Amino acid sequence: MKCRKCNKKAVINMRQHKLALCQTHFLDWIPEQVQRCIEKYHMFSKQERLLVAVSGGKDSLSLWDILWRLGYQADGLYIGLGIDGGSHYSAQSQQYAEAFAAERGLNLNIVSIPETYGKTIPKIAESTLRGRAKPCSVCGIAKRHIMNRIAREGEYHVLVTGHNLDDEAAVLLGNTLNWIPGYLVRQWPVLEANRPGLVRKAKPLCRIYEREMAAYALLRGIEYVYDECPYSVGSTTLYYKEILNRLEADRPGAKLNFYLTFLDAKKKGLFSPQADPDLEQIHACPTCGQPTSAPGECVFCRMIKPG
Ligand code: Q46
Ligand code: ZN
Ligand code: ZN
Repeated sequence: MKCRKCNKKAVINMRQHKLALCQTHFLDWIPEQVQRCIEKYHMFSKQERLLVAVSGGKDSLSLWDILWRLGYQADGLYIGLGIDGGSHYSAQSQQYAEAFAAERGLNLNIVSIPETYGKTIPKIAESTLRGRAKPCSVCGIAKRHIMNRIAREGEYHVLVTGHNLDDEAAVLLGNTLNWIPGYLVRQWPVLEANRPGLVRKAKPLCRIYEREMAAYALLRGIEYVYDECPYSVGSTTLYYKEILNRLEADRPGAKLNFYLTFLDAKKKGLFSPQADPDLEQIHACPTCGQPTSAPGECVFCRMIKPG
């Protein structure tokens, strides 16, 4: 397989784009795609100050790297959850985030939940959920709260997260299987700060496959924590990702198409009566009197016409 741009040996083949690229061109292509996404959804400008939520994983660190390469003013935020799980998950991921920032001379804000609030995430979950469920709901609330607080206190214009296409498509699948209107209405690459005290949020990786982000991190030599959070094992999100990957294997581009056609349908007003442009044009067919949206005679009458 050869690079589409220079004919050198390709390091990645992206079947959904019918595009194979060499290392150099792939490492240029990713930031170009991210820049396009930032502009397309009016996420932020180079004059604005960004706060990137970094977990120490491949997506958030790569995103920070890309924004830095593109010349954005991006600081990082690492939230220590106090999760050990046998792999020292929190301690390890913090080390990767700190090393990344130090190597590039970037500014990393660190908030340790146990140090600031006196309890680790599993401990908070134990007392609020009484050990009934995984700590993820508690963790999500805490992370959202702290991200918004630090963004406000530091006077950042935008909070940026490393959600990739696989994340967004999995969330969309979950919200669709359960028809959760509130979430479906809100899911978008950028969320405006439309309530007092809320900071604008953006997801510049939302059109990039997880597999490509892993390749980017590897080829850029970014060191990140390989272990997932121990509580993510067996999560529904992972299950949905697996299903989408099976679809993708048979039909390259299925995942991207699922997400992008959703965004497109929303832009056209999905969830509102205007969503169906055909609806307004419905009239009685002059020949048979049945309702039709075809201009003039209905499709059936035209089809059945002699000759
Ligand atoms: S929510 Fe749950 Fe994650 Fe928090 S407890 Fe771990 S798996 S880190 S994205
Ligand atoms: Zn090339
Ligand atoms: Zn509060």
